[in-house]
Amino acid sequence: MSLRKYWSDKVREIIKQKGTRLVLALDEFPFGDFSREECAEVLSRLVDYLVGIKVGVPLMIKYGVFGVAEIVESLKKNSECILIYDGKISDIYHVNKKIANMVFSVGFDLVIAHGIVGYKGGIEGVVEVARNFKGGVLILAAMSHEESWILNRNLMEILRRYSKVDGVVGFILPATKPSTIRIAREFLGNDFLIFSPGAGKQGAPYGQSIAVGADIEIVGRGIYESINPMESVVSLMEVYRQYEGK
Ligand code: BMP
Repeated sequence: MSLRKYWSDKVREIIKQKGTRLVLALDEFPFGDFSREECAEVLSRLVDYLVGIKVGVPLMIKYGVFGVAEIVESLKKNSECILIYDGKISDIYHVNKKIANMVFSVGFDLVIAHGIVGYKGGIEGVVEVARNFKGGVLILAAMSHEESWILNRNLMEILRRYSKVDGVVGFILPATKPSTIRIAREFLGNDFLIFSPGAGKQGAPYGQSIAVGADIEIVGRGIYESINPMESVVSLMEVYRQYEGK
């Protein structure tokens, strides 16, 4: 079975089982007014309502790769949950290999790499390591912020190039620019995963990315800055319920 099929089946199975489309972007820990212990406890309850957790550079700088692994690995014990490292990996081949080796070896399932860097001599390093670990690579193909057109005008080229690579299991596309998701889904068909950040604090309505073809919505501040993260996560399930079976 290809890695693409393995990971898309797995993610879609968790979506079905848990009835949600949510990946938490954990860019802050501890968060809100909670202590570290309280946060860990909140997360251990939230995880039943999440498809996965995405951890990026802010936490890696704060805790290092082993510290982060400890925080997220303990969550996997409670509930099946995809762990994503969002380093937006974007270096040359041999450096990318080192980064990917470190994060896959502490238990991450998927890693995010910057599509604009190019495959040969660049992201190839991430993909080779992913294949060794039976992990997957998500390619950042367009971004959500104001001046992202500098990257986003390369969308088709990025989709064309990386959709031919085994080990690439999906793409990151912005909820704030839903046309990029529509275009990508039409081009890619159903075999690839689409993860979409930008709902909530960045202005896109919750659920919109799913309506236009994404599998997963990535939400950070809308959850971890909320007074009651559990309530926020449960209320988002209501939003996603209307897309069941889609
Ligand atoms: P928030 O919901 O707090 O806006 O967080 C969005 C998350 O998605 C952040 O972790 C950010 O790094 C990520 N993200 C994004 O916002 N836009 C992109 O184009 C790509 C991202 O990975």
